[in-house]
Amino acid sequence: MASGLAETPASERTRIVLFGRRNAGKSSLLNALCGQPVALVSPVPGTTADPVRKAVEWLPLGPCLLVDTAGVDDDAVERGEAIGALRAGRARREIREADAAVVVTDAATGFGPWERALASELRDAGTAFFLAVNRVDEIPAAPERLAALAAEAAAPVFAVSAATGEGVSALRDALASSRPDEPASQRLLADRLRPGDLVVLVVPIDGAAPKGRLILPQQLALRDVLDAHAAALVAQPSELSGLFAGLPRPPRLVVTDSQVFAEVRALVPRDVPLTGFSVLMARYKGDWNALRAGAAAVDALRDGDRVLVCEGCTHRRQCGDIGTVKIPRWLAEATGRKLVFDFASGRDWPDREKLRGYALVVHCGGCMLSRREMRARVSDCASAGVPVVNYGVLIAKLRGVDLDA
Ligand SMILES: Nc1nc2c(ncn2[C@@H]2O[C@H](COP(=O)(O)OP(=O)(O)OP(=O)(O)O)[C@@H](O)[C@H]2O)c(=O)[nH]1
Ligand code: SF4
Ligand SMILES: [Mg+2]
Repeated sequence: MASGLAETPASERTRIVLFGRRNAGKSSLLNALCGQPVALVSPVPGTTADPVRKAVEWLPLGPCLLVDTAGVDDDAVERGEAIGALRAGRARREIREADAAVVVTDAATGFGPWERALASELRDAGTAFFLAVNRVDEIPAAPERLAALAAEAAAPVFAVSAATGEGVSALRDALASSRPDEPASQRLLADRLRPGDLVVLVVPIDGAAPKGRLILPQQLALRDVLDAHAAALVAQPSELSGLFAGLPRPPRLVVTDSQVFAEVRALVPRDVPLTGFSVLMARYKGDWNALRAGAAAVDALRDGDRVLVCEGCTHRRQCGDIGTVKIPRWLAEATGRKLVFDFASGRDWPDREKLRGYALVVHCGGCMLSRREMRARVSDCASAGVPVVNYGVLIAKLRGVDLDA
């Protein structure tokens, strides 16, 4: 989904994902929930292959992302075909990112083995779900049947018809009033500021900067400064020299692009805390301690060790060549080791078995990833016993800069 300056980015939206067997009516229900024909519907099982996403604003929940997925019971999986495994695997990957879920079934199918497996995966991921018993225009669901299904699923049940719209607004209201388990108190920056504070944001405009706009962590930081009723001064590194002496009061904080940590540290008065956009991002996504601990692993790297450099999106221009060129060069220079680098981007994230082959994972700030996905990635690394660090924390370590998280 494209996210312009006027829209809440997908990574900041509450993600509500529809799961179920093929032909359960997931796509029809997504269309009914958002009142638009967004997803393709057909009587042919397996119509939806890749997840379909639709941004909506539902009050009181706020900005949401509805996600329709492929059927988890892909018959191509049963026939041993790789494409089926891929389709169902993609649907299951959405579980990692779901803040809330709807398991779609009908009164005849009920809460069968596929639905039980989904519910168990959702519970393991800590994701609350609703059971939507669809097709009630065709297959009536008596109150006793619904009560039995609610007990089996241990989840709220809604009888709906995606075809006629019956029960759909009740389901929408329940979803919009739900409070998915999100650390809403965690802010990028606002929780560290008081009204009247001054913050200096250092934003280099170089060849890697996108044309005509700021990148997401910079936009989010500015918005947080405004939310906190503080004031921001935005400058390139070349404008910093002499700037601090002329300020009416010392800034509460300086936030810089990680790539210029060392030169900015030299210009910022020692008693003014300095941090990086990607450090704030790590803290915001709730994995600061793990990422900081991961930086120490750099000292233990040996010749021949494999390092995975991973970017959360494929918008290479946003982070330039930092992951593919600069990080490998800086790591090789700092450690003096002959390291082997692999690269991954977007949703291309290895499973735990593959992760075990790495001595270190270096992840970008993950601004385009949801908090859930970023936390799941850090947790995958912990389960695989692989240290993980992010760009900003790694660069600070390599430059010997003390960070104020
Ligand atoms: N009568 C009736 N038909 C429905 C209802 N919901 C969906 N259908 C029909 O069921 C068929 C499958 O619907 P889809 O929405 O494509 O189902 P899906 O779960 O997305 O299926 P896949 O993408 O193949 O996994 C279509 O022919 C729909 O028109 C409903 O509430 N009532
Ligand atoms: S590569 Fe990472 S930090 Fe850079 S824009 Fe993409 S998600 Fe954000
Ligand atoms: Mg579908």
